[in-house]
Amino acid sequence: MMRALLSVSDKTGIVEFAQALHALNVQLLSTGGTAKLLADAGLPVTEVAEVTQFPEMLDGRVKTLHPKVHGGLLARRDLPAHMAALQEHGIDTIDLLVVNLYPFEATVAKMGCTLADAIENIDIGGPAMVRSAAKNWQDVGVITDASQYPAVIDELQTLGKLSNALRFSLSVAAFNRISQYDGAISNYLSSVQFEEDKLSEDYVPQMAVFPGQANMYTAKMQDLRYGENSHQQAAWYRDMQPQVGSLATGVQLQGKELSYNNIADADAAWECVKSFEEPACVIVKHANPCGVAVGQNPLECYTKAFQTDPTSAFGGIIAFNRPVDGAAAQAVSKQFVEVLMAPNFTDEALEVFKGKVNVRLMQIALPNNYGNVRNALETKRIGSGILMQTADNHVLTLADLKVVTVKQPTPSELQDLLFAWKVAQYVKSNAIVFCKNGMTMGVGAGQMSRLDSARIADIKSQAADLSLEGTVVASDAFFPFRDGLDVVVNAGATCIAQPGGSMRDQEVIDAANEHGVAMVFTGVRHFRH
Ligand code: 93A
Repeated sequence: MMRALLSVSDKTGIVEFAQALHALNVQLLSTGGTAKLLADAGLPVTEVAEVTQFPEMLDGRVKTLHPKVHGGLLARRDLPAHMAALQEHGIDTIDLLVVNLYPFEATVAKMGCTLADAIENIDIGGPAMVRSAAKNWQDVGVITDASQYPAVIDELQTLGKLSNALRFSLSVAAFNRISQYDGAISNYLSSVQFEEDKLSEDYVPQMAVFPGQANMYTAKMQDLRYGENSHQQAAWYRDMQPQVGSLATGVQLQGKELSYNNIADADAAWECVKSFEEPACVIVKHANPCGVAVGQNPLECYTKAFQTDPTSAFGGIIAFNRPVDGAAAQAVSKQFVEVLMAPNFTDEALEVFKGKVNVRLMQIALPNNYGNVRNALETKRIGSGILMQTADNHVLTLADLKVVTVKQPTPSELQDLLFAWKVAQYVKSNAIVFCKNGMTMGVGAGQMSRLDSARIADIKSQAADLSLEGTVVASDAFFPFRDGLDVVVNAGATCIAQPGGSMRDQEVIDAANEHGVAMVFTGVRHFRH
């Protein structure tokens, strides 16, 4: 006869489940509250206290922590010595365990949860039994969630027992649940701002998440010397399973320890550069690309990218999507560079930087699938909460473009438009990006008005001695008025890409026609904050 131990806090569906077990001739053991419920439903049930010959004690803190329970769960049925030990000590096997834990997560999620209430909701005996049963999965089925009841009843009815596959998957689910549960406890306790002088039964602690302790992400990469500024604490965490090609998978080959800002900027540069299939170079300052170019080889890419804005490139973060060779390394080494990233470095390149011990070299494998593969989920911490979204990994193709002007873009303008659009995707809004021949010619970033971003892009190109004549422009969102368009066309642009969708689209299209330039609508927007 099979024996099942049922001990659940969330009693949803437990009576029906127990009735089904009873109908299958399964003997029912249970703890106080659960046992009462089953007995009230008319089911024959044996209290665990009767089995252990120990009353539940310490307000229920000790109910099932007993060899009669754990022996029955842990004994290997295939080992005669185990079975003999059970017999010697009068222990019966337990074949099915049904446990869901004290509602710790729900308790601490309540506003004004006291420390005492949180602590009392840390289940000890439940997880212990779950671990025993899950470890002994070959002989014991373990249910940790009501959603698993139907599959178990189904197999018991059809097979008369549980299959290996089901017992194994229940064991995996059980350990996942325990890990989640312990993670929640660790998160909560790590965040408590402990104040000894306030301790009492109704003490409600202040909660804070310290970067060095937060268990929000699964693995800490390293504590950082400080955050964005020296008075801020910081640490770097990564996902349990970082994606191939993500910054977290990189290896630092040389140089000083990465700082918080280095990492943030390196990520911006890397995400941008790996979105290009052709050889590319991206130079980032303060999270914005200040020079991006594609070309035949790393040297050409870098030379073009640097020309966009040599002033800003000083102290920049530079990323390549091709191995850095000696020639590119020589060129880069002439400027002050904080971090240099690439999928690889040739021996000549490494030689160039050997003397420059401060330059941080990062080697990161590219993802297998080139193109726009960005981290699946983006999070942003806001006041006592987190915003989450999927990454902006939209890829624009020529087929998406809708020409809205009399003037048609030339083939080379179309090529540059796609390039400019990709760059704009990685520039903080409002973004205005002038490009020509696979090179950024002026980048206006992060302004509160699109008009100012347009003006700044123009000013910066002049400062770099570049001519904007015959350039294309990407605008990450629509022009709300014609003034922004007037600025970029007067600066020299002959072809503009923008999402469209403004109330005043017609005003802007009319302006483009008036200027005799080409304009395309992309239908997608790329805000980036
Ligand atoms: O207080 S405990 O940590 N100590 C125990 O020995 C124990 N045994 C079962 N919590 C324990 N449980 C938990 O009690 C179970 O995980 C379940 O959540 C709950 C069921 O109690 P009742 O049947 O009395 O409602």
